Amino acid sequence: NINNEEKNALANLAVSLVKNKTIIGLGSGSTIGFFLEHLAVRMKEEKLQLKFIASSNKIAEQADKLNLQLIGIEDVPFIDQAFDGADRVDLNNNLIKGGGGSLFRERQVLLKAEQRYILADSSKFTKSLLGQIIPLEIVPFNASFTIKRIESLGYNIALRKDGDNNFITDNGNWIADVSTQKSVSPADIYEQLKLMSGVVEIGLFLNVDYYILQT
Ligand code: DER
Repeated sequence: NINNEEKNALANLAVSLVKNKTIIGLGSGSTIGFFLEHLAVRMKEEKLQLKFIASSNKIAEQADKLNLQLIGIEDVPFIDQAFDGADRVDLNNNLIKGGGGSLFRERQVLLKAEQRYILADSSKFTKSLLGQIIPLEIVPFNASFTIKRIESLGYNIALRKDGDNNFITDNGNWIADVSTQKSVSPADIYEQLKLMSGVVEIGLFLNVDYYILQT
């Protein structure tokens, strides 16, 4: 479908930017899945030497299947290039991420990278992040009370399900999706929710210098 065509085109553009003999950080999501498939082809053709750091077990498994060399994020002082996706991108290049539930490790990979590329198909772009749903990663211990405290700030919040169970992140935490008011800015939402005990990560990536790759 058109969306996959865009994602493939983005993936091919990103693959052309990969430098040889470097360490590549991988976000999670289907766009990065396409990126990995196309990069594996280029690696074979050009005998590229690359090492990979994965932001989720899911993308690690895909890299494994492609016989790519995975290393641990602690094995290196920095990552050369990180490639990731997003759920929303606004006019100031602020992002909402977390649709796939890998937002904590995705941010860690992006933080450690010298160059950060966000692959965003046209369906992701929006004028403003106001009023959007924002994923949180919360610790299961006392989570119902964490949720109550967030609701008392005026937010609607729902635990993300995986079938009948709660979705569990690679870090063993839960994801809660928060509906936000148009009247509250992403910066204020970030401030309010990121500081709450029990909240590990928020899917708002603000004022981070990325290269936004778009078709
Ligand atoms: O979870 C995330 O932030 C991912 O980057 C993701 O939501 C983007 O997913 P997609 O590449 O499958 O659209």
